[in-house]
Amino acid sequence: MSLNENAVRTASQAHPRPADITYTYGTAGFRAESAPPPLAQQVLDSVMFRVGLLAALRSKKLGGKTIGVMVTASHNPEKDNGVKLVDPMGEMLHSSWEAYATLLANALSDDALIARLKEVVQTAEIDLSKPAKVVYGYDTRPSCRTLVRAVVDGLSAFDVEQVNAGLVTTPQLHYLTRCLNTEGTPDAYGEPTIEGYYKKLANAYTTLAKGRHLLPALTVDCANGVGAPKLKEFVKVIGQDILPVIPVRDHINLAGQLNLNCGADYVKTQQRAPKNVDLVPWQRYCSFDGDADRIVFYYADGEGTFHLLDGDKIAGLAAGFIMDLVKDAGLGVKVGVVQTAYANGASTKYLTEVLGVPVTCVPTGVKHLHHAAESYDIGAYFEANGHGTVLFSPSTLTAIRTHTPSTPSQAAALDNLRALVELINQTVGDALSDMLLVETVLLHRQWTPAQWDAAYSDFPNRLVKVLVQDRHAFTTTDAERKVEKPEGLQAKIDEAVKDVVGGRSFVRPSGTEDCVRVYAEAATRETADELANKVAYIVFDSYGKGQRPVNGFF
Ligand code: 16G
Ligand code: MG
Repeated sequence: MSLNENAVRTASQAHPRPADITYTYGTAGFRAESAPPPLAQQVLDSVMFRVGLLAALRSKKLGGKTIGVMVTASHNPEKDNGVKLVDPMGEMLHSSWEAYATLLANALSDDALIARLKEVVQTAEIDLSKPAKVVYGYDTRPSCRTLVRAVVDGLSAFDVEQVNAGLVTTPQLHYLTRCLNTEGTPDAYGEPTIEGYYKKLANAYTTLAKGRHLLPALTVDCANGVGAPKLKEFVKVIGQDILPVIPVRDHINLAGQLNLNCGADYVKTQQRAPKNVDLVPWQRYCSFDGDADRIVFYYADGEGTFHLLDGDKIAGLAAGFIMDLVKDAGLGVKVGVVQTAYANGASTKYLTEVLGVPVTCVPTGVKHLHHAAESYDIGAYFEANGHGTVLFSPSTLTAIRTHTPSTPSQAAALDNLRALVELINQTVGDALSDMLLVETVLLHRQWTPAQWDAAYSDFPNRLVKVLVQDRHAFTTTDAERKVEKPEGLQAKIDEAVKDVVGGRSFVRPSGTEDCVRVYAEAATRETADELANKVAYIVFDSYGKGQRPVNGFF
């Protein structure tokens, strides 16, 4: 069967591509800064249409398996938008297809698009006679409605069976994708509906919470995003008596509010509470990001000082709890943790020296972490920014399902482990599921946030951005901990770090913004700031663009 050129050409004419933009399918799919709608359409409309085409091809390539499409720009401002594809088991699009996405998005004319489609069909050996099925969803951004229509036009050009998931969190879309592909098989992941998702999580959490003393209510900053209605829907299913939460920053209909001075990214990067959320000392708070795939916790102490419990702290909490459960259940499976170079050095030290778990360090980006976590029996992966989950290997799942406990306490631990497998989203980091994981551990330990925090103290650190002429001139090695190119830069960083007590610093090009990021860590706040500045100037003075920041600007 050959490509229906007419159908594609006609559909494509309705989604012209702006000539002056180059698109890249990066770590988080296509992301574009744009002016508010209707201008957002001009920037992303053709990309969305072509993503629809690509999703159809990907599905055909995989013999009709369902592919997911999520329209969101996560923690970025409301006026931005983006899109990413989800592979059948709910994982990120296979990296070998990212180049196809970029190729299609950058075809300058309808004819060029047809030519490139043919190229992809040929290179990837796609049988066009196969069926195709795609599930798509979107977040609360005002530009989503029209952009989703463009995706649908792309799908329709290929006669794809379509499932409209509607307004969903990113992890819900990943969940649905996996459920649709496993329904009726021994690996069935769950009911392929949002109600099914809520029921799965609610049943698991109810089991885990049984017989435990309720903790004070958790305040949840929903970033004024899709997490707000979804959290409320979930609480209706599970009941406030089991999960007492107070949603704040839940205004999805107020223009311009998404991620504005709130949400996980704001809290993590600013190291402060969302604006206008006054922290009651010692109470628990958490923040979702705009598409609810990231979460961080925090609290204020008696002096009102802010304390962040980020992805590293969640990894430590989760790993310790799961290790205890595995041991109590009498199972011989091993837990491991995956981090990136951004993980605070104190967390890595805690994991390896106190918990005694193996830790792998990989480059930034969910796909790297997810992949590395798959090599452990139970692999917990978290980025410091709050994205992460815990994966159970197939053999571990079998062991958990079939193990016969020899004591009542082993049986109890095993029940909890079984519920935990259901509670934790196996497809991708999920703010709602991670929130329940943290709540489970705190409930079982009867810990306040301060008790959780006491595991270790973060080394002071600073993350800064440097604008450079060409970020693609920067390459890294050793899981981004060392710069390979430009040549000679690493030696200068080493020199800057050499005499700083507890000093660590690295430089990497951003995958989502046009800049280079500098991270520094040291024994004191002052020396960490100094080191970050010093390295930032080293980068700027040789490769920077624009005005040289005055001291203290970085
Ligand atoms: C993307 C990644 C996230 C990473 C971030 C780093 C996915 C789905 N998301 O948002 O994991 O932390 O990029 O951004 O992979 P940066 O490259 O701009 O520092
Ligand atoms: Mg996100």
